[in-house]
Amino acid sequence: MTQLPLSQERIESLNAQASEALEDDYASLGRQLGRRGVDIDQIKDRVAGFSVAIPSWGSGRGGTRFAKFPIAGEPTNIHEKLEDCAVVQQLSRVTPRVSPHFPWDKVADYGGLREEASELGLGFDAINSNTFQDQAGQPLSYATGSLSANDPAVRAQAVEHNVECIEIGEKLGSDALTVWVGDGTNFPGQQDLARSYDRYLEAAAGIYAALPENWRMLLEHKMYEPAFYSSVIADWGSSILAAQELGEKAQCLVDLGHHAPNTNIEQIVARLHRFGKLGGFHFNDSKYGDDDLDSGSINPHQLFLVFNELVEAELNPRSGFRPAYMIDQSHNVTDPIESLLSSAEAIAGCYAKALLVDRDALHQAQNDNDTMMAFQALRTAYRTDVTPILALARAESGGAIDPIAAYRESGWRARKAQERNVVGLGAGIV
Ligand code: LRH
Ligand code: MN
Repeated sequence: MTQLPLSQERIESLNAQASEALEDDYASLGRQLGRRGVDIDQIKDRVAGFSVAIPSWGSGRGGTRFAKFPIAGEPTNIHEKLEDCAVVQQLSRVTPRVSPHFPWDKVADYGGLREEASELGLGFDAINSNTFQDQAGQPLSYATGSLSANDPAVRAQAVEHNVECIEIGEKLGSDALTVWVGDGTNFPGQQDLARSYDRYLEAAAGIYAALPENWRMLLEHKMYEPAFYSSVIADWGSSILAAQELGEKAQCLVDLGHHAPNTNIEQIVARLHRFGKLGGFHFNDSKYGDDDLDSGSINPHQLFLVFNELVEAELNPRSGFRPAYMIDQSHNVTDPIESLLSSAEAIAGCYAKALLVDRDALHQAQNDNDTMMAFQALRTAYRTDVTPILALARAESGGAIDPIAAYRESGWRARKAQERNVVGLGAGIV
């Protein structure tokens, strides 16, 4: 029996206070969209079917290499992280799955963890492996690489860890493994750029061979950090070639923060989709590097353009097109639950705006080389305030019309500050 963390009655009574204004806003937007030949209820139904997974590590405060500033009542283990993820799902109703990270979320009983999550109304999305840190008691270090390491024993250890993550994922009901490696160099000449890639391919094939029938392996590229001269899987090119080399179950995952500033990420999305290799996303935002800021907080237009490509992709599906949508952020200065609520809204909002694009007008203008009318087809959708659609879709599925207000009103964080251990000072992402 699902045991939701917050009082559903309290959420509904807060909604009751806001429903009249919402209905008025929804009706007014409905008339506006109706004049554009759009049925607002159809858009609401598509939005109600949309979901994005939240990262277990995003439910706690994140940090940088300089420092991490914990908050009282933040989760200290996977059980408390699931509770907070359930608060986000109960209020937003678009985040029903958690993407865990191992060994950060290691427990003794994964069947029990799956049950625990299900009782909170949650499931598990892609599993994230970790060969970018050394764990206490680990026989061999990843200091000189993991899947691309010179030492075959280190590569074997990294493959073994990923295979263990697949076994854990099967117990949790997941069907995908995300493989991001920090492998790379800080000095020209430090490693051979071709041979290190070949070692990565050989090792990744060992992971691929362990994938169950219906599973996928999502390769996550990243331009730099922790390596600052070369990264083995630095860009979408290195990633798609590896995915093609590995096989059908291997696809590419696009973390929005893993590109050089001003990279046209929406075009990368279109290219990966063209070759049936668009496996998933880690949504976040950034201004400079891999800042892992809240989705849509810096460049919401880019997020909209990414979803514009995804809606085009839905209209032109390729084999294996079922992208895994996940958030991957580091909440260094906000309450993580509020950032996840705000980010889920921004992501679902960009999907809703992309659904509002008049595709016939866009395609006609493109065929006619009518640049301005093609741009205006996107801009008209982008400047539409879809808040009433998101709020009504949320309220109709039991969520809050104003999730952050309902969260603050719940007193959840203060209550957890009484119950939970204090997280120590430190640095780094978790
Ligand atoms: C690497 C990354 C990867 C995760 C880590 C937490 O920057 O985006 O997806 O494993 O962050
Ligand atoms: Mn990521």
